[in-house]
Formats: sequence, structure tokens, C-alpha cells
Amino acid sequence: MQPDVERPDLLNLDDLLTDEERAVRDAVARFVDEEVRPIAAEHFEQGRFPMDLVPRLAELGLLGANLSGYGCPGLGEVAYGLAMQELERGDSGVRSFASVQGALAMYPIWRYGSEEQKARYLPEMAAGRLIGCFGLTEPDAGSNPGGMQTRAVRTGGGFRIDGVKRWITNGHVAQLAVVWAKLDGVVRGFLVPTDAEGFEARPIPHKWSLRMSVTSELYLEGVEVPEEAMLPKAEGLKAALSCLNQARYGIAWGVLGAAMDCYRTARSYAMERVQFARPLAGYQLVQQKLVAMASGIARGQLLAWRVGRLKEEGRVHHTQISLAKRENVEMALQAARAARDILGANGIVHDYPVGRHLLNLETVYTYEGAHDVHTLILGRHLTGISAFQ
Ligand code: TGC
Ligand code: FAD
Repeated sequence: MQPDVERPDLLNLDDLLTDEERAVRDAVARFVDEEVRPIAAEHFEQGRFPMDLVPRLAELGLLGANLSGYGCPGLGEVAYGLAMQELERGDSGVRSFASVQGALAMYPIWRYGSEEQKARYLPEMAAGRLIGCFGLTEPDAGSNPGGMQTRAVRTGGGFRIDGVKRWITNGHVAQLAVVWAKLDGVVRGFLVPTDAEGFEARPIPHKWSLRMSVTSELYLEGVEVPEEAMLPKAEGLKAALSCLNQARYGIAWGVLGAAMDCYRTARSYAMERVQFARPLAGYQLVQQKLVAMASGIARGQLLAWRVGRLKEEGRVHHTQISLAKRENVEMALQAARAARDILGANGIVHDYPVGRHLLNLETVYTYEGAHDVHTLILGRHLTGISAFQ
């Protein structure tokens, strides 16, 4: 069978998917083509997240999509990944919204919460009526979250939390913050309503990346929460890191969507744009760039698919997720740069999506573990020697 050069799918990987997975992908693709792509450039320029997409994401089952029970759809991991791919084909900010809501705010409750916490929050979050955020990073603790300064102390009926969290996606539109803080020196997770006294979320202005996404700083000054606000089963940094695996997995798929959009745009532009009496696509140097993009996407699709199947079998190791996040984000960033180049001056305007993807991917390269942090995670795995310090 002739491989699909337009999607692209050079290895006929479509054959590895079930009918249900293809149906999920195609439904999300339609939503993105009809409701996200037409508004993405304008929202990016204005630095606004389109909140009216939230009920639509919920209707499509994209909030907590791979979680089961409590109103969550229970999608398989590959179907979930394909949905993230399509969302990020629209914009990394839309994928980020779904990642944070599902993988970083709902997952810790689903995995580490009490029955009461799950029943109270998860159905509302899956329906998009309650937005969550995930506060791990601090001004002085980014790659090294173990160095966090946020502290919880026991009070008569619960805990008092003090600290600052920075770079928090959805922070000032969330009703619930999952805040990681040290209690007696041990990292614990707390469910903090954002209208609690002493809690304030401030937007981080002047971003030139992920502009179609809300990014905030969280201030907690003597915030009092009851005993039931602590996630009972989350003890130690390991619990917070396990949530990152969920989000990193979604990113490994998501960036394929950004790369595919860059490839498609560059390919069709190169076929039409004539310079020196031939279409750009007829020059060897341009073909080399298109081939590098399509080959990178094929490798990335295989990698994401394999990690997805391992995750479905409950056998995935977090270093395999690091491998997929690291490889695929770098591949997508290279694809976006090549596409920007092929479009010439047109690559720098929002009439085409490639510049927006390129700028977004600079954030994706850094968040959820900076590229080199994943290098060090994998280096430690290969050698048994930590090079973090
Ligand atoms: P380390 O000694 O390595 O680990 C402590 C314990 O945790 C275990 N562990 C993990 N468990 C599950 N999943 C993982 N990914 C894990 N990584 C480590 C580890 O085995 C150990 O267990 P045990 O039983 O021995 O106690 O801890 P460390 O302090 O040396 O830190 C390691 C390091 C650097 C890898 C970690 O801190 C790290 O991953 N740093 C990067 C921080 C990061 O990614 N932050 C992301 C914030 S959230 C975000 O960016 C959202 S963006 C929005 C979006 O997703 O769209
Ligand atoms: P640093 O840790 O200061 O790293 C800076 C550079 O130093 C990087 O290149 C890094 O690779 C390198 N470096 C660090 N340590 C080492 C080392 N040991 N050896 C070699 N090189 C090293 N966080 C959340 O908790 N929740 C969110 O919702 C969230 N959303 C985000 C949204 C956006 C738009 C952005 C930009 C960030 C978000 N983050 C969030 C924060 C993100 O996870 C951090 O930015 C990331 O973990 C890196 O931390 P840092 O920015 O402090 O960089």
C-alpha cells in the first residue's frame, strides 16, 4: 500500500491502531479543524485562552480522558495519545489545558485521593465545570522540585500552607489547586480551593510562547485547609513525579501533532511556491528538509505508539516516557524550524501556523522536565551514576 505522504504516515502505522483509536483521532481532528485552528492565531496574538472551548473539550471526553470511573471516559492510552496529538496540531496551549486538567490535576486525585475526594471533584472536573491546576514549580525550584520552599504545618483542624508557586498553567482560571508542599520535611499534595483566604493567583504577562494558555504565579500566605484537603496516599516527591509521567506521555504524542502541522504546511507551500522557475519542492535542499521532517515524524509515531502500548499493559517505566518526551519534542522543534525556513518571510506571520508552533515548542522543550533534565534522567538510568549534582 502506498504510504500516506500527506498526513504523513510513511510506515503505515495506521494499521497498528484499532478502529476505536482511529475514530477517536478523527473525531478530535474534526473538532480541531473546525473549532481550534480557525481561532488559534487570533488568540495567540491576543494572549488569551478560549474558555468557551472548555465545555467542548468536556463533551468530547478529553478532560481526564484516560482515567476510568467518576465520570471519566476510560480511553486507552494510545487513543488518549492520538487525541493529544490532534489537540496540539491546533495549538500547544489547547493540549496543555487538557494535559493539566487530566494528567496533573485529576490524576493525583484519582491515584492518591480518598473516595470522598474522588467523588467530590472528578465528575465536576471531567465535565469541565471545575478547573484544576498543578503547583509544583517554584521561583527557586524548577528542575529540582525537591528543593521546594512551600511548607505545610499542622494546625488544630488541618494544615496551614505558605509558599509561592510559579509558571502554573491555568492558575488564575482554576477553582482548585493541587499544591505540593513539605510537611515535616516530606512532600505532600494538598487540594486547595483558589478562593481560600490567603490564596492569590497572578497572571505572568509578556510571554512570547504558549500565548494561548494561562500561566500564573500562586501566592499562599497562611492558607488554612482542613485535614480532608491532603491527598492521603501521596507521600514523598515520588507521588508528584508520578503525575509528571502522565503529562509527559501526553506531550510525547502532542508534539507529533505540531510537527505534522508544520510538515503539511511546509510541503504544500513548497509544492506551490515558485522561485527560479521551479516549485521550491523541486530543489534538493528543500526535499532534504521535508524528508528529515517526515522521517522524524515516523520515528516519533513509532516511539509514542510503543510507549503507549507498554503503558496500556502497565509495564511502562518512567525512563521510557522521558525518552519519548525528549526525542519527540526535539524532533518537533527541528521540524518547526525547518518549516519556518521553507516558508521564507511567510514563516514569520500568523497567516501560517509554523511560527506559532515554533514559539510554543520552545516552552514544551522546557516544561515537564527540561530537555537536558531528561538527558540526565536517561544518563543516570544507563550508567547508574547521577550527574544532577
Ligand atoms: P529522585 O531521587 O530521582 O527520585 C525520588 C523518588 O522518585 C522516584 N522517581 C519517579 N517515580 C515516578 N516517576 C518518575 N518520573 C520518577 N522520577 C523519580 C525515584 O525512583 C525515587 O524513588 P524512591 O523510591 O527511591 O524514593 O529525585 P530527585 O530529587 O533527584 O529528582 C529527580 C528529577 C530531577 C528527575 C526530578 O526532580 C525531575 O523530574 N525534575 C523535573 C521537574 C519537572 O519536570 N517539573 C514539571 C512541573 S509540571 C509542568 O511543567 C507542567 S507543564 C504543563 C503541561 O504539562 O502541559
Ligand atoms: P531551571 O531548572 O532553572 O533550568 C534552566 C536550565 O538549566 C535548563 O536548560 C535545564 O536543563 C538546565 N539544568 C537544570 N539543572 C541542571 C543540571 N543538574 N545539569 C545540567 N543542566 C541543568 N510547573 C508546574 O509545576 N505546573 C505547571 O502547570 C507548569 N506550567 C508551565 C507552563 C509554562 C508556559 C512554562 C514555561 C513552565 C511551566 N511549568 C509548570 C514550569 C516548568 O516545569 C519549569 O519551567 C521546568 O521544570 C524547568 O524549570 P526552570 O524553568 O526553573 O528552569
